[in-house]
Amino acid sequence: MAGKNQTLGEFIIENQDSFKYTSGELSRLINSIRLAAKVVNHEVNKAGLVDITGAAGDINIQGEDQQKLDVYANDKFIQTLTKRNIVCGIASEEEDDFVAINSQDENNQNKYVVLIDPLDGSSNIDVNVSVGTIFSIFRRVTPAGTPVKLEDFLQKGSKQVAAGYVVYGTSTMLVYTTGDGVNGFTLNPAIGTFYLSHPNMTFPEDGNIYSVNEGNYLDFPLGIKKYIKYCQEEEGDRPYTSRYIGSLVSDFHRNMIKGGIYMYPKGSRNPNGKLRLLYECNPMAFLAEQANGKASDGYVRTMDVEPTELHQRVPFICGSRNMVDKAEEFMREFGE
Ligand code: P6P
Repeated sequence: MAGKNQTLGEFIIENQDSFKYTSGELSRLINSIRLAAKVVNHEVNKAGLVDITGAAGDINIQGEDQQKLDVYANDKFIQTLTKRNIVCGIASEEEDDFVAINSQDENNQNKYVVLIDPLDGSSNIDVNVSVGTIFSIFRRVTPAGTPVKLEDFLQKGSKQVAAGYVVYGTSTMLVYTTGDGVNGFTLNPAIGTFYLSHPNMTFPEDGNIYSVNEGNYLDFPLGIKKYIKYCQEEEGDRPYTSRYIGSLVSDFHRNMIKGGIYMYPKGSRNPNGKLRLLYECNPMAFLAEQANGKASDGYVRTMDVEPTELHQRVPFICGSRNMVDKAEEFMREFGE
C-alpha cells in the first residue's frame, strides 16, 4: 500500500511489478501522460491571460467548435506520446481518424494504443470552469511491427489495460487505474510534481447527488424521467441534490468522492446519447468499476458494448453502485 505524499514516479515504480504485463512500457506510457498533463495544465491555468481561449475557428468530427485549447491539448498529447516512442497508435476526439505512430516499422515493437479526449468540457474554458483530459489504453491486437489497424482501437472496454483522467480544477489531479484500484495524484505546481493524495479511491455505494442536464428532460426516455422524479421526491434521504457542471471529469470526480450518479441519456437530438464510447465512457467506466462503482447505458454494462466505430456515442449512466442499480430498475420498468 502506497504511503500518502509518495510521488507519482515512485508509485509507478513501486507498483510496476503488480501489473500483469511485463516491461516498464506501460509505466513509461503513464509517465508520458504525466508530462503532457503538466504542459497542458500550464496553458489551461493561464488561458484567461493569453489569447488561447475561444474557438480555434475549426469544427471537429463531432461537428463541435474546436476551442483553441482543445487543439493545443490534442497536439501536446500526440506530440509527447509520439516523441517518447511508446505507442503504435493514437485515437482522439479531435482527430477524424486514428494516428499511426511508426507502426509499419518492423522494429516498432510498441504494443499499446491510446484513445484520448484531450480536453473534455472545453466549452467551459472561457468561463473558467474545470475541464479535463480522459485517456484509455489497450494492447494492440494486430502483430507488432505491422501497420496499426482500426481493430486495435475498436476493442471492448473490458480489454482496457489502463485508464484515467486529468482534472484541471482548483488543483490539478491525475487519477488512473491499471486494473488494481484507483489512485489520485495532486500536482504541486511549485515544483511540477504529482503526489499521491487520494490512495485507493472508491465510490460510496450510495449517494445523494444526481448529475444530468435537466434542460433535456422532456427529451429523455420515460425510465430516466421516472428516476429523476424519484431523486426529487420527499422520502428517506431524498430529495437528492442536483449538481451538473457540464464537464464529465469534474462531475465524475466529485461523485466518486462524495457519492452520486452521472447520466447522459439518449434523446431526439442525441439518439445514441452524446458521450463517446471509446474515449469518454469506457475509461470512466473502467475507473468506476475499479472504484466499486458501476457504469451502463441503462441496460448493458458499458465495458461490454462491442464498438463499431471510432467516434460512436452511447447513453451513459455511471456512479455509486446502488444509484445506478436504481436507475437501471426504472429503465427496465419504464424503458424508452
Ligand atoms: P451538455 C462536454 O462536452 C461533455 O462531453 C461532458 O464533459 C459533459 O458532461 C457533457 O458533454 C455536457 O453536455 O449537452 O449537457 O452541455
